[in-house]
Amino acid sequence: MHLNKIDPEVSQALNRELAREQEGLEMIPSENFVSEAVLEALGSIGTNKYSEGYPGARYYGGCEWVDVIENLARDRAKALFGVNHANVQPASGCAANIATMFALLEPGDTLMGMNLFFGGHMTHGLPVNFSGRYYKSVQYTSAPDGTMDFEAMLSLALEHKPKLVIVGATAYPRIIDWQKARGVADAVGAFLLADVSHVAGLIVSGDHPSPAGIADVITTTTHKTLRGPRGAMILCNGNPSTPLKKVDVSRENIPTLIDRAIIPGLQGGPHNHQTAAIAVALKEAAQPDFKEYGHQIVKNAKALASVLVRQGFELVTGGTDNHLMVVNLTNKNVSGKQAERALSLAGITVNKNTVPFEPRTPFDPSGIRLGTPALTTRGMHEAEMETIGSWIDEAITHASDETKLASIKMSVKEMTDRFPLYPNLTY
Ligand code: DSN
Repeated sequence: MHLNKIDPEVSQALNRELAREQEGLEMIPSENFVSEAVLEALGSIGTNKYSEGYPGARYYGGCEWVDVIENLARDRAKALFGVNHANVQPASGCAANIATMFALLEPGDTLMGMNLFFGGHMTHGLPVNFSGRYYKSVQYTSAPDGTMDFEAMLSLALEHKPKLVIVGATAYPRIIDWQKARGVADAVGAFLLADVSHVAGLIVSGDHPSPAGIADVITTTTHKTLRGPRGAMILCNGNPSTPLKKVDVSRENIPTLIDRAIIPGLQGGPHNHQTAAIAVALKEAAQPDFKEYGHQIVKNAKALASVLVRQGFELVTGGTDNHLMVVNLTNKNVSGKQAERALSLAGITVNKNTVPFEPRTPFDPSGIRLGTPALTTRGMHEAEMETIGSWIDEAITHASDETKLASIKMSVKEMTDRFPLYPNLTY
């Protein structure tokens, strides 16, 4: 134990964060709890090493062991997702998406993606994001019921002829039909990028269809349903990568184009401690019990959704097929921001979120987004979802009653004590 002696302030903040994670109900659907093995790899001496380049083609000496680590991560990613090339170096999902654009587009080319406020992502062409400033961005929205509207996407694509179509979401509770997405891209000869960051773990468990073999490029973060460290991967098929050579932009050359976009295009030295932790998480995700984990995430989400619907909550699209739900609180006379605060005081962490055709602002929207990946990691099942659903109802109904919220928080702590998290950890 060194940290608390060297830096008691950081140590104390980490211990408080640990207690927050242990004692509360973590329901932000993009968050999860990694295993102690992943934590160990992430906190390893991999952080000490520079290794620009790729295994066998580095710009620095002394890379023999980080080559082993990166090859393990790449091979496990390829096997798990059924592709022949994996780049495991993107520092985050944003970097993975930006690298894909840098690989396939020229500045000023047209791309098409789902508007953030309908459940897409900043890097899918939001005007204030790099993707919307350096490319001509066409943004599609959902249908009035909140579901993906492939016919409208097709019309927009035919009108604007994007070179890249991005399909994937951060706040979409339904299954994505990759064949329909492919149809839209093919109608205009575009590349298709499937951003599966939210559902990657459900793809591994078979609870969401995979875009492998359908999309040209798949990007994913590694820390959401996949339950790895913060990080990302770019997955694709094509000719073996020749990262030291310049190649033409074509489907066959995508592996090389992606590798060259990451380095020398956008990033420097890979985060080898992060790569090691990704390798460990991918090994864990390949175990049979990970399939059970994915199935239970969805069962829990469906159970929670039905409790909320029973209590009069309005769910975008009416329910969920995956790990998350978006709740429109308009009929509850509470804003997303007020609900986020009330739930937080009750020990339940969610995030405020826009709903399709949002009448309010993104800083104080009409909804909240919540999900079950982290609760499922703790071992919770449908019975707990029933109780949690009723606490959510109580907290939102009594959003300004701090005594009531404090009493829910005590019940939350009693529940979380029964599902220990990192029992031996301290900083
Ligand atoms: N921040 C992520 C999420 O919460 O879904 C998206 O980048």
